[in-house]
Amino acid sequence: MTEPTQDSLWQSTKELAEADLTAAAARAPERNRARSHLPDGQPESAAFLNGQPRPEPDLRFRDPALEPIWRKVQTGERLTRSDGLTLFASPDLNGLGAMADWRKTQLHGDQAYFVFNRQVNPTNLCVLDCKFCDYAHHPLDPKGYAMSIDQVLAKLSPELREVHIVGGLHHQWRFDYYVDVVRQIRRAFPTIQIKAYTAVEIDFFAKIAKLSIERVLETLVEAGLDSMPGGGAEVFSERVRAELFPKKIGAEAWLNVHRIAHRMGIPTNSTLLYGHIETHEERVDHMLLLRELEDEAPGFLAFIPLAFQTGYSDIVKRGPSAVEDLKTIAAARLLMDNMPHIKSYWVMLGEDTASVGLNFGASDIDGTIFEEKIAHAALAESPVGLARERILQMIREAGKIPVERDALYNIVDRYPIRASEPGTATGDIASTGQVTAPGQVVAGA
Ligand code: V47
Ligand code: SF4
Repeated sequence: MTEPTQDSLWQSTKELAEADLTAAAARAPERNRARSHLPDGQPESAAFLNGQPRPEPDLRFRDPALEPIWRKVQTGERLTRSDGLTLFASPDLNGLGAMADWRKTQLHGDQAYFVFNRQVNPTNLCVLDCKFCDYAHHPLDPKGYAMSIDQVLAKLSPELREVHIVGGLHHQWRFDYYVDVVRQIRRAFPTIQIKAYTAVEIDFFAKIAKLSIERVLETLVEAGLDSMPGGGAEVFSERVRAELFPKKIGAEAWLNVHRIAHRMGIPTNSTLLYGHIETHEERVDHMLLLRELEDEAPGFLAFIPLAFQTGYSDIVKRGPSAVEDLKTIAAARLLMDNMPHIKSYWVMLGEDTASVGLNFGASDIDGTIFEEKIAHAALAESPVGLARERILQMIREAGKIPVERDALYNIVDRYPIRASEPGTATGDIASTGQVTAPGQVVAGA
């Protein structure tokens, strides 16, 4: 008998994985196949402004290098890598923002989305030690915690539209436990959509359970998973990976998990951790790889640029400036023409920059991000009401129309552009719960 070679082993694993994927796809209902989540047509507010036809944009650029890019943006011609570098190099922040806002308005009109959601981080114990992460702890560290399923459930309430689960890679938990977290949430809260586990966690589950990625995802979907968050991508650069997160999966494996998820009809998000040692070239290349994957296997809902928080790490003295934040949002909107939404993530940008980001190409501000304690409607002065109001205020200050969505971007409520005007929103959804202190960084795999 001949010994199997490395190549033949890889081939048979690949064949097994492909067989799993075909079987999983066959079992998935028709609506759950890879598809683009870009809006079908233009929303009304893309064509009209204050009831009048929206005037043709007449942009004047301080930086002439942006003019050929603007012509491409207007005609729908795809931007190149070199265009991406021009965007980052340009000192014309207003010109960049105006182009990105125009493109965003074409896609989503004046609407800016948010979700009534809650993040849950079941454990901060992690077998990896990414240099930029202050969240994770080693098993013997007294600051480490691991939640029981009851503790997870106690953080949720039926009014939530989305629970976002992300945590460390626990040294002892079995895959079944992670599945049970999802299953028990689905049982206890059938209406909350579950956005759980990054590609890094999925890859880890496949390794500890000795299952294919397809089987891991299929098991989680059977348990109640609705979509996947975009964390763990960091920067798709081997140079940065070797320096900051050498033990974590790289670009190929991250993209492969999302490729498989999309083919199975599971919508996912994507991220970029920026503002540390990466270059503009690396940011552009990262975005182009996401664009390529979306072309090949559509299924992304959103891209979330994650502004690096320096914390206790000694990587750089300060995180990205507001100018870098806004350039990254705008470049993302312009380069990734097939990405449905760009998020202006207030937790990491701060509320003010996040609000400005809604005029730089972002169409989403993420959500309320609750604490575990549930406030009662009787507590009218509670942080919950304030948080909901604050999100609406941030969107309104940006001159956009607040639209409440669920995890899959189905519209839940529309709010008037001015607080004093009547709208369709009942406001009852957001009247319970408490909000995480602004600026708190919730991280994970
Ligand atoms: O994967 C870790 C990052 C991510 C730091 O999909 C840090 O809707 C900045 O991915 N500074 C978790 N970032 C958060 C995340 C996310 C957040 C909001 C929405 C969605 C979504 C996803 O946070 C981790 C890692 O990439 N991270 N440490 C830090 N010091
Ligand atoms: Fe672990 Fe994620 Fe932190 Fe890396 S970023 S150490 S994988 S929790």
